[in-house]
Amino acid sequence: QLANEGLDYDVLIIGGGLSGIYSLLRVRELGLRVKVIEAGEAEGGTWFWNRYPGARFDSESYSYIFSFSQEVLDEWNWTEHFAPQTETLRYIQFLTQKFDLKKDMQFNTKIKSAHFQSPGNSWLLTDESGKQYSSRYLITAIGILNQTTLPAIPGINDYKGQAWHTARWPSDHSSLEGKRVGIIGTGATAIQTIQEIYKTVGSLTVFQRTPNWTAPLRNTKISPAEMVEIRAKYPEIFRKCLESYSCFIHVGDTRKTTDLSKEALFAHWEELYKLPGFAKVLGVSTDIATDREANRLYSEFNAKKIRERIKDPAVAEKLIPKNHGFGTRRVPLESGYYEAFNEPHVKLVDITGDPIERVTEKGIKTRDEEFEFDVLIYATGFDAVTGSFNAIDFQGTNNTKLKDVWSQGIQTFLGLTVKNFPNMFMIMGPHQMFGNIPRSIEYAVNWAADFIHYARDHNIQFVEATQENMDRWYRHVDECGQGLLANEVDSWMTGVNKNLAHKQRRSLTRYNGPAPGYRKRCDDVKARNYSDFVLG
Ligand code: NA7
Repeated sequence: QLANEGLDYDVLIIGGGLSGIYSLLRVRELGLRVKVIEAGEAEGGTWFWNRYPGARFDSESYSYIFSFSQEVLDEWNWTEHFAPQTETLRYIQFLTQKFDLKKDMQFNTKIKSAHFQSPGNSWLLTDESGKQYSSRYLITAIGILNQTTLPAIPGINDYKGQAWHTARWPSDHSSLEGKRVGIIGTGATAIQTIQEIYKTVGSLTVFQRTPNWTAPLRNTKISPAEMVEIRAKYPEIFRKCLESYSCFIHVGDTRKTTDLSKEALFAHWEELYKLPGFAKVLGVSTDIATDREANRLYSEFNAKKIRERIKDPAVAEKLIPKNHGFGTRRVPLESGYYEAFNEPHVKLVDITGDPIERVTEKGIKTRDEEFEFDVLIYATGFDAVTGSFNAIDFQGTNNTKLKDVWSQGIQTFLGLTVKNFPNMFMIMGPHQMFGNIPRSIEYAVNWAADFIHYARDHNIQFVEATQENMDRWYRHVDECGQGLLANEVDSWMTGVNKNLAHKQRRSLTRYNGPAPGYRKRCDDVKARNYSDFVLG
């Protein structure tokens, strides 16, 4: 036990997704009093909210599973190589049941503010109803993509038909049958949605501002016999993930792209294209991420594949990204996305040529055309990473607001802590390794739990990052990103959201270096007994 008399809990955790439930497990193992507070009506986080048709992994199911429990690995069976949202949510529910987590979880509770109390060295959280909760430590497990953004287009409230954001999909999935549907966006979410809903809707109109590179997922079922083989390989799978740059099982090719002739390259890439999953994104030569000519060649290969799959050459050209190279934005994987545009009832509207002027009562008006819809779907993404933090009034020592600290650029130490916000650990905070998320969550939660464990054993009540270490971390994150073509492109990963006034310019949002290097740095801090921190 901590010497936390007078406090409701030793540790409060905001968020009941994968980060929150694993944090709960680890903190509970320390014998501490802990509570998860979750806004949704049930556990699952990202996988609770994103129920749009077609939502699924594009990393291998068995590389996504938590590795901490042999029992879970023995008992849980995946039925598809790339599990749909329904199966992932079932997996999360399986975890909460197995470890009886719900007794320490409170749902339907939105935290409005989190204020550090000094003196007292504790956190005081207030929910929307005004109820308060206090603890020594605070773990933020609030995700990186949950604050939905709608397009900054006039007239959104004028629309009289049904409309929703993909991350707020209504429970009645059958409701699109035969309907005239419009969808704005062609990011990862839109691609998964479009390739699924076009099969049943009456008509589908896709409003595209920026085409995205995407490549085949090639999902298949997992038979019970195959699941036995996968289970035997778990140690190897986790080892591969830990050794790789971004925690996936695919390992980058270290050969220089331009050492091979174009014919040899294209023949090699044809073989990769046939493979499932991110093989054709992460298994290619790593210089595609940094070398302009390598990237140009691989983009040319992928453009050729798109042209092969689209019947109308004019539509194919619209679907081929011209202003960013392959892999410089998140490459979602698709299953029949391009073929959807070969159907007569699916229309692609390139809004760079014919901009949307407004949403009307009946649908959308572009400069040249007016569209009527029964349903309008906003696949327009999120106020990523910092949006989750800005939705809560985080106040640290000396009344410092986190929003203000980050207003001119994100500052953290290890992506896990921030000066002036003592006793607070961020799971999947900015400047932290993301990659294959559960692998990164497991590491970050273990690191935070180990720190709390150490503090308890050494009677430490106060842990705080220093400005010097935050500055050093910023420089390190910046250096990791040098030379990456992805950092020359607007995307949520470079901090841009054109619908938000404060996110018009690129900023350093995520950790760009290799995951093993990230973990080594965090391990070193632990090995120094956290002496990089102010401990009190
Ligand atoms: P993304 O990747 O941010 O995509 C949002 C899409 O919506 C993208 O195509 C945007 O075009 C488009 N968008 C946003 N606002 C507008 C307006 N005003 N007009 C037209 N088009 C617009 O979000 P997702 O949900 O698809 O994916 C997020 C992550 O979730 C993904 O990376 C996966 O890791 C899981 P733009 O590109 O800005 O021109």
